[in-house]
Amino acid sequence: MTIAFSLVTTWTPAKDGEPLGYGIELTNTGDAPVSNFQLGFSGPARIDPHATLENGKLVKRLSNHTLIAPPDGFVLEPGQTWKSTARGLSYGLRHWSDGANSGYVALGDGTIVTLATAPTQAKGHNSPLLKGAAKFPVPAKAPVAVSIIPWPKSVATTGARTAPPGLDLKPEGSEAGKAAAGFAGLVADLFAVEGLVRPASEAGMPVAIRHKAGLGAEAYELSFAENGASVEASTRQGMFYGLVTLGHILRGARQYPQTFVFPTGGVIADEPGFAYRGCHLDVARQFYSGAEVSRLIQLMAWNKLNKFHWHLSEDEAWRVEISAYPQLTEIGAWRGHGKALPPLLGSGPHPTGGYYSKAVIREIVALADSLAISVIPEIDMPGHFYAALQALPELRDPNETGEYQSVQGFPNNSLNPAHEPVYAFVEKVVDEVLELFPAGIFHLGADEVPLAAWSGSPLALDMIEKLGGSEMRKKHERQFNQLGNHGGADEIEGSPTALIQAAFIRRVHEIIKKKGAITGGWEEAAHGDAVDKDKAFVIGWRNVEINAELAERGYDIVVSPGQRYYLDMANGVAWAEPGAGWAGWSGPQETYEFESREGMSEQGLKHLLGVQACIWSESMTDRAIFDRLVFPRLSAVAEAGWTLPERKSWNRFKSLVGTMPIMYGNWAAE
Ligand code: TNX
Repeated sequence: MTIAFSLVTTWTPAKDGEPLGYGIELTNTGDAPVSNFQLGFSGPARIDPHATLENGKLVKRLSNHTLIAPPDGFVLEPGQTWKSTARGLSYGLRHWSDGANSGYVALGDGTIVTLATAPTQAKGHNSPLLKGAAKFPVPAKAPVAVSIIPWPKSVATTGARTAPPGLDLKPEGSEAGKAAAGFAGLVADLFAVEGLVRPASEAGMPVAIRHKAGLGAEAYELSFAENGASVEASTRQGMFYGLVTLGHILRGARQYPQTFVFPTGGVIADEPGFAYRGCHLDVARQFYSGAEVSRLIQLMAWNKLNKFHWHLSEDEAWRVEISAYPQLTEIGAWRGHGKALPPLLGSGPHPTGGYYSKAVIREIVALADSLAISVIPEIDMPGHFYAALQALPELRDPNETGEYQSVQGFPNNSLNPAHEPVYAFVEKVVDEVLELFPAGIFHLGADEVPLAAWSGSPLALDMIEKLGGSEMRKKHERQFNQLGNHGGADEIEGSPTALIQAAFIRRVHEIIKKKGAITGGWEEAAHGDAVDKDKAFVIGWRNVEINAELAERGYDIVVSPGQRYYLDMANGVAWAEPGAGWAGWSGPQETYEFESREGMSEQGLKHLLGVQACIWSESMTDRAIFDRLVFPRLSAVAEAGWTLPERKSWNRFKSLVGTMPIMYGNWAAE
């Protein structure tokens, strides 16, 4: 007897009085009739709490995890399909990767059968689904003679020679030695068989690396001669960047000798426009192994990005080993059917997930340092805390009742500012995290706390009354059992929720300050002016305008508008493009051409630290989707962070970007 199934989901938008339909079609592909079963599935799309189900019943839903059952007594015969339709989703589907992408059947006897799950089919869309990075072929004639991304401040090279097969690095002094070692390790990993670094005996061209006083913190000068080059800088970082530029030129000239030259004279004098050039990775929605994180960091280095923002905790998982609270990773790092965290975002019924041990984190931080990258850990608080609260329920107010929901559909997911034990917990976590990350920055999150958070917590209501008076308390009591977050994230500024969130952030900020570290936060960390402006920075993300506003108010800011720099947003509007869509879509050109300085006053510009690409992982259910979403847009953000606006050129960028490596090697079909 074979028991097997396949699952197809379909999407029909609302039209002419007909409500939207999310169709779920389970086919019995085995050879025996099946009854008394439940179907579980997950993917970014969420069945709304108020949704109705036709020809089936909702057994359980938590965020995008859904468990449904056929009507009582139903028997699914071999070859037959059970069709059920959900009317009501938290948001309409826009792209093929939005729907369920994993499913399973739980039989009455407890057996779990995993299913083949086809991508969601949208009515009227038949074009092939896109995956893999879009190719940008290098043209026969490029607008510039040398291949470098991001484009330098000044390029005054002369001459052309046959590209040398490799570089024989000759560092002078210990800083130069470290820069050379970092570069050699980088190219050995990124371009294993190219032999970019090789000794003179293998025809390596000599490259002197030396100190030169008086250059900026990340500046370098790269000079060419007939048979040699030299890199000079005041810092190890500068020397490293000079070598990266030389590596780009060499690879371009070697692989595309018709298009690019290898110079024999002249100088490239370079330094970045912004001190903060970041890339963020959400490792909670999907887990990435230490090896994958290391490769992303290496790709960042090849793009001269210098801040890795590591988003380590979320509703969906907790990913960092904390010795004082082993439950966080024992329980919070794994999802599966029947576990404290259900299958989410396509993670399937069998336990999957993972976390970074302290040893792995130390290795990654050391690798990043050798590549001139500092690592900023984020523990997202007080919202987005569901996984940790599942692991440590004692962090909840024991007398809390009722339910509220986050924008991603997690119930009661926020750390309670009025529950005193929370602070001892946070202090311990901050301690252990800062011990692992020598950059001395702790990003505390602060995004997307639901408006109705803690409205059923007597402790929180008392705290609101104490801080804001009895009217505020009453206002918050009225939020009791309001699920909230309908049609987009709740706006909480000015609410009782924001009042006690600010008190929480202030206190955590004090803990971080006491340890001598800087606080990072999403833009909401600025609500209620909860952080000292000289000991904190915030990342603007909801829209473009917020950045100028925050800078104007005196906050050091990093610009990462969802509309342009969120690399989970699809590359185009088509259903065939994978990715998210709450902030619209952004092709490589739109992302490249976005200018973060625009609309900022002189005062505001002083607070503009730089830019950041954010890799949120809800849609990254497949590594070929990752490649399509992240490349080449990561390089577009990198160039916007390094190259001054007047020297940006989409035409040049698109001619050169085809030389850049990608993460997993999945390219789009021609
Ligand atoms: C908003 S950005 C979030 C994340 C999601 C992202 C998806 C931010 C601070 N919060 O939790 O992953 O949108 O685009």
